[in-house]
Amino acid sequence: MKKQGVYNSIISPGDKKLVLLADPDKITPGFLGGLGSVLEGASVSMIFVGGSLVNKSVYSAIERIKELTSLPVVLFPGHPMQLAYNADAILLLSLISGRNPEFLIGNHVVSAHRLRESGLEIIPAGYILVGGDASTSVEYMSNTMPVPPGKPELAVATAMAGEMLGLKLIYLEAGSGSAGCVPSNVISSVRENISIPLIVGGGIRDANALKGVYSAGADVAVVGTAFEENIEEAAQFGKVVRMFCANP
Ligand code: 1GP
Repeated sequence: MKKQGVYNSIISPGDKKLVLLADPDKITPGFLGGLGSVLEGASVSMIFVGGSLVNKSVYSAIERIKELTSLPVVLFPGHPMQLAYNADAILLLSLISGRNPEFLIGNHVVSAHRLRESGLEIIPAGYILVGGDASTSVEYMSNTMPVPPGKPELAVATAMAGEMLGLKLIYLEAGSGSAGCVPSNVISSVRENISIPLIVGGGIRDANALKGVYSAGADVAVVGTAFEENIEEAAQFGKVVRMFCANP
């Protein structure tokens, strides 16, 4: 039987979810120490692990995270080398905003046998980069052009095509460390035109930004940099998540 626990928890109706993105290259003892005390208060419901370029072991990073928390750990891989069997699930990302065949299907073919062998829950995801901040890594590493932020209709058509292809969620990405989030009119336009869950990440630095992303229609928000750089602010995220909960 197919595993679906993580996906089912993403689609629980009415609630907004907060995901912490942990970059294995940045998992230091200090970072983990701070994180242990903030995960519950910030209402984090799962942890994504990965990045555009990861030099350290993803497997070891997951081991360390699992010593700290029983939250589900989901691979968010920038490359097939980031596949680690000790995660609970994987976002099988297809970079549908780009026209680089490796990120659309090539890497998936390379990984297919190992993915099946891994026993991981596999969540097919349409990954859409929304541009604006050329200083983030994802555009460079994927060798793709993002959707222009002032063209919501392009993001909408891309997301609709992803849903019609059978992808199980859409992920709008501004890029880690981006100066701003995905614009709210892009989020709301996509939300209105798809029926699968919508994840939004990149540039969510404070509680106000998180509120904006949820109000625009994101079901799940992903935050990395704020947890690395400003743990006190990140602790405030929980108030926003609970504000949007059907059953706080
Ligand atoms: C996940 O790229 C994001 O989608 C994480 O972005 O590091 O800017 O929070 P930040």
